[in-house]
Amino acid sequence: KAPAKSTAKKSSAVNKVPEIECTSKQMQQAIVDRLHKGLGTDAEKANNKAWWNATCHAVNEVVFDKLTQTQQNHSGQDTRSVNYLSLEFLMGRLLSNNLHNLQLFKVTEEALKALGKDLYEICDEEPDMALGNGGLGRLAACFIDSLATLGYPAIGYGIHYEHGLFAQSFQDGRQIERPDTWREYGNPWEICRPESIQHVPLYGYVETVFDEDGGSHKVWHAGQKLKGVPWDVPIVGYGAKTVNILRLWESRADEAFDWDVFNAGGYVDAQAEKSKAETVSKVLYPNDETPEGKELRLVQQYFFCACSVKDILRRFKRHNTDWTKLSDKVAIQLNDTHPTIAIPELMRILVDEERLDWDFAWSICQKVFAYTNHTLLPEALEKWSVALFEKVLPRHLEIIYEINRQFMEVVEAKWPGDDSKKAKLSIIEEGDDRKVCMANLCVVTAYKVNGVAAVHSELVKTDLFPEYHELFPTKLVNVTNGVTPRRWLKACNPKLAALYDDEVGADWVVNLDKLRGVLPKAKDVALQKRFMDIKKDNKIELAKIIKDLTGVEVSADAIFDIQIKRLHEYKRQQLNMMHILALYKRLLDNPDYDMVPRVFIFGAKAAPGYHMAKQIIYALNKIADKVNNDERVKGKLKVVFLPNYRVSLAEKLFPAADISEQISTAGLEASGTGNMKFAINGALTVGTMDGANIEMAEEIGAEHMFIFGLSVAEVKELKQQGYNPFDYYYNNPELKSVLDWLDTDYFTPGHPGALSDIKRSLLEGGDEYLCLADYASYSEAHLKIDAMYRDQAVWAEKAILNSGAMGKFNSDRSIEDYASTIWNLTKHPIS
Ligand code: 73E
Repeated sequence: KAPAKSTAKKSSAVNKVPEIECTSKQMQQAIVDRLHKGLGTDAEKANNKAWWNATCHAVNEVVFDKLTQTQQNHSGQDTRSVNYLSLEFLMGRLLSNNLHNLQLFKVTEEALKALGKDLYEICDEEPDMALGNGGLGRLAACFIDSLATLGYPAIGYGIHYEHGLFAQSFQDGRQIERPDTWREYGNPWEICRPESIQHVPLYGYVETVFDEDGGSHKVWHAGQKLKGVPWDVPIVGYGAKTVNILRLWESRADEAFDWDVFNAGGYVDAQAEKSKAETVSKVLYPNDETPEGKELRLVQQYFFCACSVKDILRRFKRHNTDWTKLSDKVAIQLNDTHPTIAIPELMRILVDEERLDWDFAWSICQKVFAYTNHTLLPEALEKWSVALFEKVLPRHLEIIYEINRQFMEVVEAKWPGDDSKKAKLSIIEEGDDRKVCMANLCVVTAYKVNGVAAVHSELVKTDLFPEYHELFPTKLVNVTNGVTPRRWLKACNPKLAALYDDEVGADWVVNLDKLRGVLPKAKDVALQKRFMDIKKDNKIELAKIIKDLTGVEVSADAIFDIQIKRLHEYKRQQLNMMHILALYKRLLDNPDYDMVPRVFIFGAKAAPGYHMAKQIIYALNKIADKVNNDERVKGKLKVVFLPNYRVSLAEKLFPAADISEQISTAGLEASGTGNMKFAINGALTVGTMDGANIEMAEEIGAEHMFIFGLSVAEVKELKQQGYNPFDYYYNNPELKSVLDWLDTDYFTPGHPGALSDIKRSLLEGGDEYLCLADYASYSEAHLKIDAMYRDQAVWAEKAILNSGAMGKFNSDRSIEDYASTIWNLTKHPIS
């Protein structure tokens, strides 16, 4: 049943939202008009891509109007705003979401139907805007949705990558990367703003200029200049009371630069210089949690921070001349350490260009910046070589040295004579190759530092930054992640959304706690039936997609057991793999082995240079080949690895999952957000006590999840005692036989040993992520899953209890937490 307008009207929250007046006829007219006047085609000739384009442009007529109203409102009132700086915004597709947020989805669906078109098919034409790697980038996308929905003045700043995250395909089971081409034929959602271009210096040297009054100041003579061209993507809040912007910077060569002097070589060399400038925003670095210390990456970071800081100051100066007011008007949130260079950049502008006194400038910076930490993995903490810094950003290095010098005095005052404390806390890491530690610079400067789930934020205090915590006892805080229910329930699972409209009222969309209304009814047979029928429908849809993408036939009666996330050893796809091999072995050893048919589904990209991650993909593909073509398993076991996992594919997977795999080594997944999307859509979690799984267990009740494995404390203890994976290998015959299987050529005929390095890393390699230690407990959890699924009433009850308890994990709640504890922001929706 479609969400009836009358239901929506019942709720006060939705009631306040003025509905945009638009009939199906008007929408038809607008779309056909765009086909004619915008694209020079007509309804007969147009292909689906053209229909998509025309529909987007028709929607933009409403969006741009609301955008102007919002900008005038914010600018007119000179509101305090948050500036969310992120190297990644994993937006996915925008049409379906914009339509839902404008409450024009139904009308557009009808309009297109009258024109002989299916809106869902049209939405599928849109290329994903994949300007991010994974959770961190998708979080930024959910956050800007929530900021707009809640009516907060906010702007997202990022890079307008020409190529987002690579497209993945498989060749003989191995990952192949191809460039992503999301903008090949233009992007209807973005507006170029040449009037707001910025100029960015790089390289060169620093001169000390002596002033007449006896003082001095620094002048940075750049060796190169880039031009930053802003592209604005409107971000429509639910109900369209606010349309904020995401401003993405594209790099170009700067004509203002003195090309005659710089390029004595002439026209051709000048063109080559131009291409060099344009490489800066060419491509997203594909490394999740493993930053690469490449010069181009540092240039990217500085380029977008410099453009953004200048843009922020330009807006500030429109209404203000008093620098003490900057921290009243501006909060800058650093999404991980990637935009840290914004800190010395703001210092540089205030001290060198605005000629403010150092202490005054520093006091401003300390009130403007806040920093979010997303990971404890040591390899993910960014450190830049001092030599590289000196070459690319000589003035910034000087500024960092001065910040550090003054900070070392603070450390000396707290711990007199303690050089080890100084070494630990210094922004500069000493050694043969001296490094700038970006996280330290962030913690020293920021007025708040937050982790992304309760357990993670505690570990930030106790393990990552204990001395900083002692020094600044109120600085480190927690804001648990969340996901937007607009995309991750309303748009991606329309049937379950309609059920919730009926059961709890349509305003769950802006108040996810309302889902609790179904908890008392979890045993209700009629509700269970409707819930499970929807799940079945979604599984049938997914089965078609699986067939399309891989050729593998799967039954919607099987348990759909899904692990989708970046491929990383700490996320332990290899543990899932070991258990699949064990099931396969049980089925081969005993053809009557009694198990509920199970489909294991994977989606994951590996960083192109991450060998072990690529090996795990290869192994899973090879295992899938064998298992899926082995008649002896009688269809009880299937394995599929879907190629090119991305946001738009995720939207088809979460609604169809029975089991959500959240199996990281405890203490290593800072939060996770896929865990939340699965549970909202009624999947049961098999997971460790890690990241946000812990808070999910608090909300849902651990007894309604399949919790297994070592806790954070137990992991620490085992590592302290000295962990030996061979103890587990020799004591568990099934585990041993599974690992030994990898040494044969069973899965890679003619190539024995092709999978041996996975086994090696789990044994001789020391099994850093404790897969063997957690294996038995994981395998047991899966037996419980099998047993429970046989009782569909119990399963349905649990699924409802999971979904209904997910109110907390809504990104609106995260944003309200940021707004009150960190940003001190006030709402300014269009009245
Ligand atoms: O646990 C996730 C978390 O849910 C964490 O691994 C991820 O951020 C998510 C959102 O908070 C994350 N990504 C990165 N670090 N943590 C990262 C690091 C370097 C480059 C790209 C991404």
